[in-house]
Amino acid sequence: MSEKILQYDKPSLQGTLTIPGDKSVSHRSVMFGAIATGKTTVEGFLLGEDCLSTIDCFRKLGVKIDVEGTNVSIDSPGIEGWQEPTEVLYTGNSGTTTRLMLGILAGSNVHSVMTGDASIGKRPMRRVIDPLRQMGAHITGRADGQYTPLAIQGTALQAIDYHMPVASAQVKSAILLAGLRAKGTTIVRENEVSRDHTERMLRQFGAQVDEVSGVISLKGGQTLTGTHVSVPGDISSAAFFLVAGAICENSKVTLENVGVNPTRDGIIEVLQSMGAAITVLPNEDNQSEPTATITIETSALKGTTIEGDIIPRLIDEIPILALLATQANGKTIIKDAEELKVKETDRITAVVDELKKLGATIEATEDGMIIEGPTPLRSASIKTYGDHRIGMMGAVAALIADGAVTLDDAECIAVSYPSFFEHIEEVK
Ligand code: SPQ
Repeated sequence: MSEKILQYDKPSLQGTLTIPGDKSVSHRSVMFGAIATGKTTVEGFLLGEDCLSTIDCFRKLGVKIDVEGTNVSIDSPGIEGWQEPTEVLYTGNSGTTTRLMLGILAGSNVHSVMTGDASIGKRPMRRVIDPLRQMGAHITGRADGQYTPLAIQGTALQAIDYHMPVASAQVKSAILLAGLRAKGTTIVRENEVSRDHTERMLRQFGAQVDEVSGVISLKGGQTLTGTHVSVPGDISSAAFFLVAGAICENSKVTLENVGVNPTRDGIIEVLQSMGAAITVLPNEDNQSEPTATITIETSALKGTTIEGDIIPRLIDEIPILALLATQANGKTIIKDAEELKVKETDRITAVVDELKKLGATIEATEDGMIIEGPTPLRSASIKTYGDHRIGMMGAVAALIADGAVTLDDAECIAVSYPSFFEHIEEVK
């Protein structure tokens, strides 16, 4: 844990940044490459700690993975050829690694034990393990499988028809990945659409996945074949500079290579509805994940309400949107976001407590928060709770605060955005 004192003296931000690879897509590129037979090549991979944890887990399963800069190559015998790991699979701080690996390992031929860091040890796993057990999975763990460490004995699985109780791409993906190895057709029903990177990438690797009005179906027994994956920039990382560009004085920032998958782009709609000066120029690529160049300028902002089915499309951006709302005129209400309580930390409590220290007028509610703006921000010591997104929220606050902002742990930011502070230096 390393403390970092940030004193920026209210810079105006100018320049262009290329946003690093999407964390969700990077994880999946390695997972799918490891399940597939043959060679997979990945460009634009995110070298964040979470994605490196995913690579480490698959190396322990005997999959050959080479990393050269942001290019990754995966040479796999396919899921049938994996070795039983002699070591514990360590998933670090990554919920995506832990939950998706559960779905993958449940139908494999190996026994494995998985654990993560202190934050992972508090995050609920039964949301994934319950449907996997319905499919016949053999998974045991602390509190009957609610918490890591978890032991997974790979076995034959049966397809299920599952109605999702919460909007969660991790739960959906774990079931679909288990469904690949199950007998019969697995069906997942979503009330609210969660990010669809798994469905898109399964198709890229040669599987057939159908989706009609929130009902996703996948026939078991399909195999994947190695392919090339081009990872778009992470809109959840771009979000910090979208907000910084809007709230720092006399600023204009252009962000290149931003993934604009429609299941992830809720922040663009919110910025527009708050009156931000934002332009989105779609790239003419024919990748499975669309990208755009986004420019944002200092903006006069008004409060808004963020609720309902847009929430899963911007769930990871809520900490930085809350900071944005402290600079908008009037009230911003964020609701239907209880899921924030089970992220790397309880992000409702963390955001409200830390923004209050900075001088914001903000109150927690059962399922979100209410912010009254605009308020000037002052010098404060921010606790990150080891959560990368709280850390980056604090750092963006430092750009507009009167005086220094101290982060108790800046290292956690490397989980998703290792070049974050270099990018601040580039545009400030
Ligand atoms: O991987 P992890 O730790 O769960 O990361 C987070 C994040 O802020 O980066 C959540 F804490 O992103 C999740 C996201 O919230 C990544 C993800 C995915 O890749 O499938 C899906 C979302 O979680 P969920 O619970 O809605 O499925």
